[in-house]
Amino acid sequence: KQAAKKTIIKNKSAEIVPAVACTTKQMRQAILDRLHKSLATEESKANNKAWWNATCYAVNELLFEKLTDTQKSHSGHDTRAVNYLSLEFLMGRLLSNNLHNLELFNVAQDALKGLGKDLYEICEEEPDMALGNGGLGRLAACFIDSLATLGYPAIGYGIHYENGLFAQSFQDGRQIERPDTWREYGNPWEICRPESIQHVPLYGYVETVIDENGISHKVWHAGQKLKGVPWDVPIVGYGAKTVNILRLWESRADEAFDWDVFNAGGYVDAQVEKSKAETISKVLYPNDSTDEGKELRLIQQYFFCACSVKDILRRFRRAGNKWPILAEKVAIQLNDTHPTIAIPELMRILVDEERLDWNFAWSLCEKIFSYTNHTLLPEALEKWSVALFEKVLPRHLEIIYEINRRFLETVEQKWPGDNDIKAKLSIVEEGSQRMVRMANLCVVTSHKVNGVAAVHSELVKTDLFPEFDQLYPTKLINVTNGITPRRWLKACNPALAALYDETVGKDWVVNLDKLKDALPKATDTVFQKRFMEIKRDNKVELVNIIKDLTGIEVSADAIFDIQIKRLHEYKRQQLNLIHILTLYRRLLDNPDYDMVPRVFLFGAKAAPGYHMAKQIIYALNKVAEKVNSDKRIKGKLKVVFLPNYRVSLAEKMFPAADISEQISTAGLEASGTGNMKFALNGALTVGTMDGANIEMAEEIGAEHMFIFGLSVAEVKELKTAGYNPYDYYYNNPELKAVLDWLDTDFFTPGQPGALSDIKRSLLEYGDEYLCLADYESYCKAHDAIDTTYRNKALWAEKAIRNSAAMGKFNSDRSIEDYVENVWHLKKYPLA
Ligand code: 475
Repeated sequence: KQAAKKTIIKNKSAEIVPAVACTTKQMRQAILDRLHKSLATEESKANNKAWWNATCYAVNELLFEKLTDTQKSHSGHDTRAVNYLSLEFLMGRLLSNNLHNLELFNVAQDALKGLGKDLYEICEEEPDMALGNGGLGRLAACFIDSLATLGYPAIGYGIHYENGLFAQSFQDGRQIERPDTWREYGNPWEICRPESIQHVPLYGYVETVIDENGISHKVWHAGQKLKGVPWDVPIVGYGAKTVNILRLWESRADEAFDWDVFNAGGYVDAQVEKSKAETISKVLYPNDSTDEGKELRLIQQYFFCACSVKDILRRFRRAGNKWPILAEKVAIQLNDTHPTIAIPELMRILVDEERLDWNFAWSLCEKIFSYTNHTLLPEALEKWSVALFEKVLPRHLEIIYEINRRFLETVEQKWPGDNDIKAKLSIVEEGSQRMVRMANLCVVTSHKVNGVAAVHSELVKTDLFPEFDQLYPTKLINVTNGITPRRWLKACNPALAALYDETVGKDWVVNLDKLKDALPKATDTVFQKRFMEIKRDNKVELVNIIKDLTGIEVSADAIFDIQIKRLHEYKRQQLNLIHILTLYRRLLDNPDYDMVPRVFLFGAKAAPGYHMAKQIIYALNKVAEKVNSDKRIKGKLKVVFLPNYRVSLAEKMFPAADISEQISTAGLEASGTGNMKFALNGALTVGTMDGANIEMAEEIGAEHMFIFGLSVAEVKELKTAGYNPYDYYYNNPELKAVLDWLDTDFFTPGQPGALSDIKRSLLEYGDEYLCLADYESYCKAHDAIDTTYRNKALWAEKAIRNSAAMGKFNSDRSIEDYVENVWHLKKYPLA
């Protein structure tokens, strides 16, 4: 496969002191040993999958030793650790990354070469570990990489989904979803730990019991029990001074609990119970922006939180510690509100089972928990009906009521007699359906609540939780997101990484600010040439991938303009679409229309139940078909929607991009992290003043980006004044023409109106995301892109400036911010 081939970087292993001692010869032998002794095959019979497995096992041999050493050191020092609770960890592939972090990539490459194999091709065999939807899950993956790299004791806790995010394909332009069977035939990176199984109760009823001293307490009698089986994935820090773990819980039936059913002759019934229990960790919910509200989702949340909290307490007790120092040893970070149920679960264990005083238990919880908010979209804010809670987690509901009762007393003290404020802040929402508001429970409990970029954190204070900010003036803070430079530069763009090694030294991998040292070279013609040659090589690689995946031929001389992220109306892929239609129309009107050839690339999954998102995919595919086969436009315009966008595909797209599309309606993209990956790899951003784009502009200089559209303040003004999309439609003939085009059957022959939904959403339904308001300014930004690209030296300078200015967006910096302001951890790297 040509597409898999990368420029082979000269083996510089002579100058590197690898993190783990292993020569090429030893690596080669280890791979062969695993092929023979673990996989029971031989060189002549082994396919690439077998070679991949053998290589992973060989890497594990080196890794496991470091893992054991890290665990010994952490328990020996009885370290304080952060427990990162997340329903999603979007890990992607691990082989290439683990080799880079062990500093053995070149060694493995040479070893395999000696065996007649290409490491890049072998890496392609690995299925992505797609246990996440998008930004939130990928952030968790970058964070655990950084925690290990920095030497902090940390555990990621999540769910061992049997099926990760669905695999996407297109049928006549429409998205088809298929299950993702990433571990159908086993996975070499995970270690099952039956010795650490946990048991989780569900349903049932609560009894008040009076003990021998006449004191009453609550006992929860479960109606069902689940068994949580932990699978550990080692997380290697760069340089291998720490190997932490990601612990993922798989649900099984609790045989001990179902014993009675068996004994009663219920052999078949017991089997049915078993498969019910196994459904809990069967599948990742594919929504990245709406609250699901399903019973199974609540049970997933409780299941993994209960397992994780018990696991945390088991480790605490094993060290011989006593409750008063719990908060000195344990920090728990809630990745959005999805793991909020860990709060009442910890209270339940401390109060009901350990019989601690409520106030004391509460003071521990306040110190232990902190919460990250990732979105302001109202439809994403989790609420659970009181009725559902009562059925599934009856004791937790009582505990939440008690937390709320005490909290409302504090509110009464601050705002005496103000019932409106009480209704607004209450953890329980009154109404025809009473609901538990998970975000309110998080804010009330946590000692710190953070947003993920400066503007977002400000909006969390002013728009989402203004009263909470008055009540707890130091609680709401900002921690700007970041990305790991190991995966998103060193591993995915080896040629650019090597250029930086040579230019600023190898230290940039852990100290991304070092890239700034390359800034003086931004105007150096020799450096510009090398930088842009690398970009071109990466584009050629992507050209081959596009051909392989879609059959479409594109030219590496065109501007590669890329939008890759989940499909959502607030991210405005439809704005990109109407701009593409604008260019197409200009070309049809005037075949000599002077533009630099442009390839518009998309990658995005739509939530299976999100109609409009799926329509936008359909429209983009239909427009692509028409544009790509239209000889009249002489190949000046191409549109490609790559199927099944995922981490491993992203790793090939970021390095090949000229333009990064970051075009959300201002105020709605909390941060974005793809924006950082593009810039780091030398793409220029066309973007709104939203999320982390704003901080990127501060670092890069807004003049080196293509900023357009309404600001957060202007969006608010326009909405208050009353926004009318027809004003723009009637005042801009080009806009009117492209929208009207969607009503014809030009793109869907014989099916007029097949794309009309999109037009309707932008006009009749009110254009909630202000696409039409930003259209003109967006088109102008694209005209500026065209003009700038013609000046090769200027473009190269800007590309270099973008890349070299990304130091702030290293996820190591984000983690240090959390450590300083939230977690207060110490480093314990191995010697
Ligand atoms: C933001 N996912 C990005 C990124 O902070 C930001 C919601 C509900 C259920 C399941 N998943 C979700 C998100 O809310 C999400 O991914 N948010 C994203 O978090 C990391 O960079 O702007 O949209």
